[in-house]
Amino acid sequence: MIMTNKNVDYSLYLVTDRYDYSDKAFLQIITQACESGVTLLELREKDVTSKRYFELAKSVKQVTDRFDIPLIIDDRVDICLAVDAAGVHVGDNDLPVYKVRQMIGPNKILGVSVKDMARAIEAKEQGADYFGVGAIYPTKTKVITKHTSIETLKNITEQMNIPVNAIGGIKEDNISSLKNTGIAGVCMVSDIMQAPDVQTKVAHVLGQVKKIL
Ligand code: 3NM
Repeated sequence: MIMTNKNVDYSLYLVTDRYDYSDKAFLQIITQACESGVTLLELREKDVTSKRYFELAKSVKQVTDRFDIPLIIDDRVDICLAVDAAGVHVGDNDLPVYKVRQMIGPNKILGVSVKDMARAIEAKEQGADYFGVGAIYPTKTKVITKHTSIETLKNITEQMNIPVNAIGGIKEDNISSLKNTGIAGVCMVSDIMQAPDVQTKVAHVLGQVKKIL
């Protein structure tokens, strides 16, 4: 388990997708995931109004607070601040990292999507706390990304003194391929959010994660 100066346990980082779930079913999945051992949760919403994002973030935060799990908000600094989430995660098409750091202050967690070393260096200089590096494997989750090799992942963990999480197509049955990459954790969407039995899935995933960290 790698802890940063902000005391974050990245080992099992769940990124949400609501698919066609009702809000009730969505919150139930999140609750089950939190009680089964997810260590960090990112609410990731696209194409919703600010009002809806805010309401969802408030509901999700009630759950994560109950389990003392930090809540990260994807992309939206305003929503992060509005619900006093633990942090925000940004990608290439979001606000610049230095600007987000200015807006959220020194204490909130700032995650950045990284696909190569140049971006890693830039993001760290501008105030990132951790990287999400990927997509390591093909993904069916709606996202603009490109493949990032395990070799690049390893180079980034070796050269940058910052927690690095692998993302993109990470599933229970391929986590073992990330052994010896130096990652702080794995970020997963579909394998958990679409699991028929979320509690069992998280338990199995955690078992795999513990073998490689
Ligand atoms: N970001 P799944 S890949 C949200 O490469 C996200 O930065 C990525 O979903 C990146 O676990 C991705 O279902 C989706 O493959 C990951």
